[in-house]
Amino acid sequence: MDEWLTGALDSIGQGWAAGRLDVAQEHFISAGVMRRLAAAFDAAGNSRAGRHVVIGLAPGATHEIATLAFATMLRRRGLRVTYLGPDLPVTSWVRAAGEARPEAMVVGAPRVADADAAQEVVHALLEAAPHTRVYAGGPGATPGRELTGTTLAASADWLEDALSVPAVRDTGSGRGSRAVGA
Ligand code: B12
Repeated sequence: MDEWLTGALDSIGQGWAAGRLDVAQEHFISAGVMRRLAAAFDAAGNSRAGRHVVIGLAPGATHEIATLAFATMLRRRGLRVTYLGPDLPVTSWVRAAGEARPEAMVVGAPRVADADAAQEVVHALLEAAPHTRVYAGGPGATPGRELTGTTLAASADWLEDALSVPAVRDTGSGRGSRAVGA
């Protein structure tokens, strides 16, 4: 993902935007990537003993390749990962937090346009689930909650390390739950 696929998909997006690639060609390629990624996610296995991370995308966000790749990287690091997929309503995030009581939740915000929706999810989770650490990833990530790392792999390393340290109780004020800059 980090070494060539992200760059290749960026070129495909530029080709689509410039009219060199038809929508059918762009969809054909992204559908193929999604199939391979989903297979890798399933093949990575799911640790029963590992720290539980629930991950999905903000309401309205459908560019899920980076978030699913990140979820796969977390599984490969031995974490227990539940992937909720794209376009998840705020109420469903809150319900998932209450029922699964995971160690952490990661809200994918792949575009700047997803920032408001991601922030709404983050704030709702901080309010409703103080037992859970809340992070956001992507260009629309909520300030103070961003996953660090210049690559997906570096962000996965960072989260793995963060979860190996006991949680500081979150007050809902934006401080306490460890996140980059927080
Ligand atoms: C594949 C793709 C699609 C697929 C998505 C399939 C899927 N299941 O995900 C489909 C065909 C559905 C699609 C739809 C659309 N797309 Co599109 N799409 C792309 C494309 C070609 C690749 C995106 C991708 O997956 N890249 C690979 C990943 C790994 O990279 P990334 O998303 O950039 O993420 C990196 C970081 O942002 C970060 N990151 C992002 N998310 C997260 C999450 C976490 C947790 C973490 C840690 C990090 C992280 O890590 C990654 C690695 O550095 C891009 C081109 C591009 N420049 O990326 C356009 C692009 C994103 N799409 C675009 C557009 C306009 C659209 C549509 C509006 C088109 C339309 N008119 O219908 C719709 C929007 C649908 C919607 N409601 O959101 C524009 C967005 C412009 C903008 N600035 O907002 C782009 C940039 C194309 C372009 N050049 O204009 N798209």
